[in-house]
Amino acid sequence: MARRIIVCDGLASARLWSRIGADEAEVLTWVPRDGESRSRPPGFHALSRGLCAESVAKLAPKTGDGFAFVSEDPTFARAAVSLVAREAPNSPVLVLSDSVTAEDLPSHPCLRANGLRSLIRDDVDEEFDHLANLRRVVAIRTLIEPREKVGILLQPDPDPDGIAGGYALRALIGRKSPTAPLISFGEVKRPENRAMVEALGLEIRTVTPDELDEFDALALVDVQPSVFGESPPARVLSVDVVIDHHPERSGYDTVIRDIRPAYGATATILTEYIRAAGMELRPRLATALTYGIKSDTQLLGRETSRQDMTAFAYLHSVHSPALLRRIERPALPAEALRALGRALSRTEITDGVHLLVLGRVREDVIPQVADLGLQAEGAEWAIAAGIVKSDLVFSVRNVGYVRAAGDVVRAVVEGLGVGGGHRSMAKGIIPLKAFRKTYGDATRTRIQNVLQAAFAKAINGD
Ligand SMILES: [Mn+2]
Repeated sequence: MARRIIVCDGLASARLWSRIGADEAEVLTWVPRDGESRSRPPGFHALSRGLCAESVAKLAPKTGDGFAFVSEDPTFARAAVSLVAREAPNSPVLVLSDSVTAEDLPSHPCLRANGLRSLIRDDVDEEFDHLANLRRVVAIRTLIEPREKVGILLQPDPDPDGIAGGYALRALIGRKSPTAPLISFGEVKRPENRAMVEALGLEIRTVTPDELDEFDALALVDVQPSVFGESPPARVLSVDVVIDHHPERSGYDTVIRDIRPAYGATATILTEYIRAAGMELRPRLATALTYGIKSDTQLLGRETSRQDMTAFAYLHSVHSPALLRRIERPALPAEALRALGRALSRTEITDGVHLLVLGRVREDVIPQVADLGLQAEGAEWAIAAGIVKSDLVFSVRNVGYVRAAGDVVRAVVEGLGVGGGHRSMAKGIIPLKAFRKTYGDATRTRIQNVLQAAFAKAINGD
């Protein structure tokens, strides 16, 4: 087994090392400083001649063995690196010192340097972060415990981050839906989000402001009261808990407020709560939180904080890939596949644009077809369009290094309908009435021609 040869400079560092607890594979040595030679740090043997070729020869480093030097004296650290480079040129070197950096040391092909104190500090700081989160959890639990019925209020048309956050808060306070329902002033509208609610087996109740009277406590997740219009219902201006990552707003009272605008998702805050509280994380909840973070940070893209990445990694080992797939890729009905088959039979990629017109179709099929369309060879843009009720709805995807999809869709729908989105995904809706008024009958061929021309124009930026 490869050995770690630890060389501590002086008694203090040797004692600190023995307190950390030495690994089985570690050979513990130390170099006494003046007046320290009578001390015997437990488990250590002294290099009585100090740092010299003889001491290294005695240690007989073999291939794979590495050295670690623990010292706050730059002269010692530099001498140690030079010595190993000369006497055991194949051994890697770790310098644990808060007083030198790798640049201050002689060059060595296999060297790392880090401060022992800063390593411990980082862990201590992290523990204090967990403790601050635990303090929030305890405060929330203490506040909510005596209340019979708690409303977990999400924004109208709740999004995955809010849904996951609300679900997590309910688990944290140890409640189920009868005494802590997820509520909202507006139903979940987006088909992707409905697919999430269904796959997770959740229920989100739409309530009127008057119905808030039945709750003994209100907890707002991923939202603050000022979002509920110009003059929000009085009941939501004085609440119990607000957990959010949107910019801090004023004009309301809450007993507990945890607002972290630097975070990419509220689901990240709740993940930190769960972790700090040492709560068992179930795959279903981990999957919901994973999807919440993914969706609010656009797949850990821009506006993702270090905390979002850490939370995502923490959730990743527990989440259910199968359940996540079901949320992200809802099942396609046979009818939609036939519509897709007809559209694919006429596939053409013109100037990098792949347009698939589906005809009348279930709304959640459209974004999935757009994803598929982008896989076509030569496609930089994929557009899937279909008729849903009395609207022409289309989803747009691109490869990311071209013009922002949101901008392109806004240009396409200008004066006709609504649309928007992000860098690489966007959605547009044009009422058929408006389409007909401008272009005539909404036949498949006409939709194809109109969209092809409109996108070509918008993508090229005029
Ligand atoms: Mn959010």
